[in-house]
Amino acid sequence: DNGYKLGGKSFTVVAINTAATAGEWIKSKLGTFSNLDYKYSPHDLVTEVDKGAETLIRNLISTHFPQHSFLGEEGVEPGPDASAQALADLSDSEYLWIVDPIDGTTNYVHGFPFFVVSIALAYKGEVIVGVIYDPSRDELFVAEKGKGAYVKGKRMSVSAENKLIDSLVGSGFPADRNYALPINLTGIQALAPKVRNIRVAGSAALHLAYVAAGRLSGFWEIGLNSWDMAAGSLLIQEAGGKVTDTEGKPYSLGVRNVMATNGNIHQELQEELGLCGGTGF
Ligand code: 2AM
Ligand code: CA
Ligand code: CA
Ligand code: CA
Repeated sequence: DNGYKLGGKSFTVVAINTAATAGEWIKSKLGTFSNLDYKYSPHDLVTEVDKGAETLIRNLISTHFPQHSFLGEEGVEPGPDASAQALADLSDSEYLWIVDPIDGTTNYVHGFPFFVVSIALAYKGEVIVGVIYDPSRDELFVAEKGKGAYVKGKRMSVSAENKLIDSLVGSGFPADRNYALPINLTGIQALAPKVRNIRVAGSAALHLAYVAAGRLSGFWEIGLNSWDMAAGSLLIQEAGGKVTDTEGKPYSLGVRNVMATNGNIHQELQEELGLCGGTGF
């Protein structure tokens, strides 16, 4: 327990309360926001709710842990490599909160109810707490390093499929239309006949939570940022799954092309992505 507390305050409790508070606020604003901006392309949207939720989260966390560092999607310069420079600048931080205030902004804008709050805490570069909250279904996913992963208080474990053909996998249509999208489409085209089916719900973090919960056998996507994956990566590891990049290197905060599975189908998924050129370059 002491590993996850500072001055008697539990990191996990703060992460949970913050995610729940922000998620309820986001839900209350559904359909009410007025400003829709493009960040660096018409596929890359941001609303005042993304920014407001990030400010709310940042303030709540800094009230409890003013000495901790903070990396949030809306606090850095937009672009396809948005998190890389920010991570480099923050590499000295002992405790670093990594936050996506709304993962699934396009869904949020359209009222398609697949968007989440993702909050992770890394200690010296390793994620030790991960929380994902889905306000549409009131599902809170939480993991602490070494202590398992839970959804609504119930222990999660990854699914048991051990062949791709028996697997339901998730992926994405990345907002970066120049680099990430074509590679990811190559993978989707190659994988579609080899798996039971593919789901693309538009929230990488939600897909990762679903891999941890055993609702998806695996997930991959090219060109993600640290805040999309940090919380989900711990959920999956603590639920008995495996998270690497698409070439099989172990997960770290700098990973952009992620592959996350129940473990059993990891090798087969990696081979298929490699064969079609869907791993990136
Ligand atoms: P977001 O909703 O937080 O922006 C969908 O494929 C996934 O891609 C979502 O998790 C979405 O997160 C993310 N995404 C959106 N814009 C992106 C961008 N410009 N670069 C990388 N990922 C992006
Ligand atoms: Ca975004
Ligand atoms: Ca995101
Ligand atoms: Ca976001």
